[in-house]
Amino acid sequence: MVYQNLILEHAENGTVAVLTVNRPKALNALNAETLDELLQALAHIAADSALRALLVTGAGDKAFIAGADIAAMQNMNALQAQNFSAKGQRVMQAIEALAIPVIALVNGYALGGGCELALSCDWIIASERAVFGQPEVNLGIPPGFGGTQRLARLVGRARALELVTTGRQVKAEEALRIGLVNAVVAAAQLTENGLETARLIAAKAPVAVRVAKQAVHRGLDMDLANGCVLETSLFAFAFGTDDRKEGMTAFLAKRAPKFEGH
Ligand code: DAK
Repeated sequence: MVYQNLILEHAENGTVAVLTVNRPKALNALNAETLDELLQALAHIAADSALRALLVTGAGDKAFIAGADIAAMQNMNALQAQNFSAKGQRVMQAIEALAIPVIALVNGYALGGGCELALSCDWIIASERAVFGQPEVNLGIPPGFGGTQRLARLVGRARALELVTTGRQVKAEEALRIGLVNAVVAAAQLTENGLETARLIAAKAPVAVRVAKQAVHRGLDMDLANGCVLETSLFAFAFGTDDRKEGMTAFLAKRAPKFEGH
């Protein structure tokens, strides 16, 4: 598949995909074509049973994604705006719905829709040059790709409210302090750090990884008691896999496990 605005590569013997938004001249801003391509690429990724982790990043050394494409939005009529919004929401949901862990590697500006896309990933690793923000209020709109919801769930109500009402930019160190990102690394180390994390995940039992992700995501929408019931069922499901037997047998035999994904 050839994309105009994306690069989809595979690493680690096809177990890790690296999806790069590639419009560096517009700081990787999301126009309708890029959103369409993201939907296609994400469908392709979802159907690839060999994949164990996805890394999402932006091309160039300046931006992850500087937001929705303001030039493209400027002259949209209401119907086009609605289509654009629906596409953007579908992209964020498609990322969140992937069974495998998804890590955003934020290498520069992650603003507006770019910050929202990073928030749809399971966690974020930032380079020391990363800058986050929801500056939509400067343009006369609130965040529209789930930013008010996912940011508040990640950093808490008061911090999210401050950021979405002031449009203030947050640099990497502050992002780490408020829990917006899991780690900050040197810019030159970002890809390798992401790949190293993906390698760690790819070496684990695939079904256990998938159900652990599902339990965290679904459980956060439930009260604790129901979340624990869900965890029990997913635990039982994973307990029935050959990989569970292999993991425990390998531990007792003092050798490395060889997981097959079933
Ligand atoms: N869209 C289009 N082009 C952009 C862009 C963007 N978001 N951000 C940057 N660019 C373009 C610039 O226009 C410039 O193009 P040329 O002039 O070279 O042709 C090029 O990228 C380089 O940018 P700058 O020259 O501005 O670079 P600087 O280093 O001076 O500044 C910056 C970098 C990131 C601080 C600045 O570019 C900036 O403030 N960019 C805008 C950031 C922003 O406001 N992002 C939020 C966009 S609004 C919706 C749902 C969701 C959304 C919309 C609707 N519905 C529910 C309907 C989402 C909205 C957003 O994300």
